Amino acid sequence: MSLVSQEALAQHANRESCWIVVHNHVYDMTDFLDGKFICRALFCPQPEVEHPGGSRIILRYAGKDATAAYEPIHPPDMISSNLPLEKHIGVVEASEASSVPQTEEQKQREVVLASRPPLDEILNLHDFEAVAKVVLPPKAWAYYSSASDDEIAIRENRAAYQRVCFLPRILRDVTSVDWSTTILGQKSSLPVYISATALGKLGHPDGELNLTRAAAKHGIIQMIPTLASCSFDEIVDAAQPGQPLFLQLYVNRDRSLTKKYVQHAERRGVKGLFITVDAPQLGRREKDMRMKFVDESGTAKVQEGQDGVKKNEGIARAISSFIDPSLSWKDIPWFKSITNMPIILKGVSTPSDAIKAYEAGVQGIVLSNHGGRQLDSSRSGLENLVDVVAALKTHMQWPNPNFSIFVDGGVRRASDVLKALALGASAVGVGRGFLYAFSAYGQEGVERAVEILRDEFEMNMRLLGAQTLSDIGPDMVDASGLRARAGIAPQDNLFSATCRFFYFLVVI
Ligand code: 173
Repeated sequence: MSLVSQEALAQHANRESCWIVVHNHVYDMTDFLDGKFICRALFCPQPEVEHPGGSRIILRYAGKDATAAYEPIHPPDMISSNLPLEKHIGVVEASEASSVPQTEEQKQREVVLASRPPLDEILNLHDFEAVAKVVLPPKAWAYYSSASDDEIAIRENRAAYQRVCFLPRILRDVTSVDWSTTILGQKSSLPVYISATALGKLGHPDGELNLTRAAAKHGIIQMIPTLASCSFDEIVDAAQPGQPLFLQLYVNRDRSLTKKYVQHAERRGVKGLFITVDAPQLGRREKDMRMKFVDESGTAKVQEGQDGVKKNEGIARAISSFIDPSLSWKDIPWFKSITNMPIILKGVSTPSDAIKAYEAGVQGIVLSNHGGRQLDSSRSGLENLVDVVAALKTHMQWPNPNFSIFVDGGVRRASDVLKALALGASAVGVGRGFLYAFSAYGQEGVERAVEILRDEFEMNMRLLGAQTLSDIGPDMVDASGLRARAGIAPQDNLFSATCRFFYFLVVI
């Protein structure tokens, strides 16, 4: 393979000849600037695409290292296995590899990462969010933190937990307390699973593997996202033998791709299929959408129509066109026919849909508004839980070992989890909490997050008077205030009030 010098790279930094560097390999992207690209990467959800980000984003990296921008949002082998071989120009000379110019964003990130608070000063999951907000590249923060429209649903997710109070019991000998459980028959050290969040490499170079490794060490279950930055097989390969994993599924318009993906997952030992049912179209996350128009200096705006960029798309929308909006209840028997994994519908809100799911023969539901990222003003999973449990009780034997209710959205504390369990949930999903933990501190951050939750469980179980999770029931909470939404939206970013980080937040 031929060596490419900096001088050669510099001569191919324009529309007429556009070379880019990814992982030290040099590729000629000139022909792709305006054409279609057929991706043959294994399980690429979107095999035939024009470049969703338009040609300008590729041109921005002409003659430069595009690895950091490319990696989080493309299947790992997309360029290498699809670009015709004659377009593989060579590798950057080793002595020169380190001198491929860093972008301003990369330089700034290094400075900011060096000034993070030490991990042992992180006391709760909100703290990870505070650090992530500062260390994440602006586009990554915008994508991860954004929610739809006026961000009412995301605020509600936190606020709902704050409206439920505990009714603790006393004198129950809580010398030893145990909060371990099983989720869909799989052991878990906490009644919490890692919920799917897309594009992990926007936050950290190891992406979702941070979660896989930490989950192995601490005995919790990770749900692999369809739109992970790491490939499905990379994640499963990083798991320990026997480590339980779930899979979140976006259903492709081409069902044969979905079938292949699901059956591959089952063969590789995945223990539960969580089909996302609340995203026939992606919500408008305006923080994410705005980022599309901000160039790397963080200021200059791209003029409408000059760049081939679709104006109304953020990262997520740009890569989600493969999702099938025609998905319906009629498809459930087909899913049951292609897999023996337990099927869970993720993104249910109402009692009638919960009952329908049970009657359709799936093994559970996740009461979720997709972290406030889909239909804005949809109620929180926690609030819906109360109505759904009441309805299921009239409809079937409840609790029911063959049908589980999970809840996600806004969970940051063990006390939140215990409130959901008291109201009838089997376990609770945490998405952003872990995402921010690894964005800020990598695998160690996720491990610290689990340790923090573990400490919180220990204390809360003792103070509630519960020796095991089976002692947690509706008599331990007062949810009568759950409906009492304040007229004025609460200012909910608890992390911004964390004094320890004040200096960090202001100075950086
Ligand atoms: O919430 C999301 O951002 C999400 O689920 C998604 C969907 C499609 C592409 C990327 C992310």
